[in-house]
Amino acid sequence: MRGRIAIAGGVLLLAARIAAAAGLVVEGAWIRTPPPGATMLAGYARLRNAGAAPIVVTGADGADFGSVSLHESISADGVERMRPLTELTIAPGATVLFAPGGRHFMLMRPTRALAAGDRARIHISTSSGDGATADFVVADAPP
Ligand SMILES: [Cu+2]
Repeated sequence: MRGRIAIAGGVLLLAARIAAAAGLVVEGAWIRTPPPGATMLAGYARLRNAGAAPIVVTGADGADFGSVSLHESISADGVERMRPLTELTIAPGATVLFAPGGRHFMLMRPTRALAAGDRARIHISTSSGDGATADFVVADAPP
């Protein structure tokens, strides 16, 4: 009997390790409510590495947009600029924040009108090929 319990415990532990191997967890995903006719939207989220190995985010895409890219806003000499984030590495256990004024998902050419309360599904790609998919809710402020 004792042996059987030990085996069951081992299987549970293995299952937990497999779940953690998926790694990338997307939390609090939202898109700022755009003005009517906007062709450029911004999305935000927290990207958490729940796995044991570093995660390299390589890009993103979604059917609701002509293109999705990762950007970073920088302020230089009082001028706001943004530049592409080509590769983003998230250490095990770390969370990377995408928030107004900093990193953001640049959502170009929406294929449908998006209003407050709508959701847009975005897939985030990683070098391991697993990636993560999240529904970004359209809102005036973070959820
Ligand atoms: Cu941008």
